[in-house]
Amino acid sequence: MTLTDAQLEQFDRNGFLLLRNFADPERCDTIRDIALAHLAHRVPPLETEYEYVHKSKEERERTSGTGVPLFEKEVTIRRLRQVYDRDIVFREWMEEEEIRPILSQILGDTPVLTLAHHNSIMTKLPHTSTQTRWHQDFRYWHFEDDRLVSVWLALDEEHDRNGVLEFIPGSHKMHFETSQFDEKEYFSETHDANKALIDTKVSNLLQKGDVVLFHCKLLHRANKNSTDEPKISFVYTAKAQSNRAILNTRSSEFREIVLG
Ligand SMILES: O=C(O)CCC(=O)C(=O)O
Repeated sequence: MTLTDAQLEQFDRNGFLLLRNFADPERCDTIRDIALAHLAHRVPPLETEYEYVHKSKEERERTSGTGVPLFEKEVTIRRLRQVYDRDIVFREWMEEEEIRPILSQILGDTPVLTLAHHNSIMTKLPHTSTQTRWHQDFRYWHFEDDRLVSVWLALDEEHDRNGVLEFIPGSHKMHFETSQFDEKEYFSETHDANKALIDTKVSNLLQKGDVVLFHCKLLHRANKNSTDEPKISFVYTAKAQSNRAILNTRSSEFREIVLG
């Protein structure tokens, strides 16, 4: 499967692209079931809500696993990390043949999985998970250039009440001043210059099997989950083969998988 010129142009202009019904519902159910089992048994490596919310920019860049002991029953898990090595079902989704030509088109090169960053099951647990504020993933990553795209798979319905992703179209191409971000590199919602831009945000209701591709510099955020059901999604990132991770940074700490 390949993208049409119109779809490619849409990704280039907006910084994201929605592919409806891309994954089989049965496959989504299998991924979800395994993810729920790993969550129930707290299979490491994990990131907790506490870490997700309280990490400084430096910690986000440098640390890779959970440093918080998971003794307390109430600990809210925010993501299952390093899913590529957790289960063949997860790995097969990340190595899916059908999406490779699409990633090649977007990246203009052979796609390569980077296991350092998005390589996760993202969970939004009812009520206890918080919102995610506006940010660009690239601000926490270290590569020679910005040819990186994330692949988000909805495993169930995603909407504004359970924390569907929201995007600011075109923000991946905009230049921002450092002062427009706070000390944790979140895009400030109180900065005057940001407010009008934030008003242009969009989001799409997602159904099981829908895939959203989004650029590593695209501003995005998500609500907390105000429903009674967990929202579980899969996200991984592919980079252009010629876009190298900067040595001695977290981005170069994990291996890469060429999707030839
Ligand atoms: O699910 C969320 O709250 C946000 C996820 C996100 O920002 C990301 O995957 O980069």
